[in-house]
Amino acid sequence: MSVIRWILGKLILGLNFIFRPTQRKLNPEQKAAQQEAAKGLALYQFAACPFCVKVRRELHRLNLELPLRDAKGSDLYRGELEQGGGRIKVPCLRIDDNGQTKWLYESNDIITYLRHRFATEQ
Ligand SMILES: N[C@@H](CCC(=O)N[C@@H](CS)C(=O)NCC(=O)O)C(=O)O
Repeated sequence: MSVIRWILGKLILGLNFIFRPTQRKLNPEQKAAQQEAAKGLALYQFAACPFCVKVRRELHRLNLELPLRDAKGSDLYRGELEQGGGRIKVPCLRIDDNGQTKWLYESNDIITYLRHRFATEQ
């Protein structure tokens, strides 16, 4: 079973690499402003999880770089996710804002949030 999961994971990563979505173009000022606005966001994820790949594709499309925290390979990030968000489920977007932390689960909700915050800027 774990071999099949491993093969599927590699397949997902390979297809994702081949069929990368078009990245929107930002000039250096726009990019810097966007990155500044994205401070406080971090994506907890697994490398080969299809729902995480979906969110990472949206990040690529938006030309937005977020810290990616591997909740499978890192005990630290796994612990943060479990303690902060309440469960080990990925993807999960951590939103630190004004001293408050929110944990947003569900790939579709994360994508909607990111589009709402970043797709209309510039
Ligand atoms: N509906 C969720 C599905 C997420 C999901 O099933 N993630 C898996 C990894 S691919 C997971 O975290 N499984 C662990 C668990 O559910 O406890 C989404 O779209 O984000």
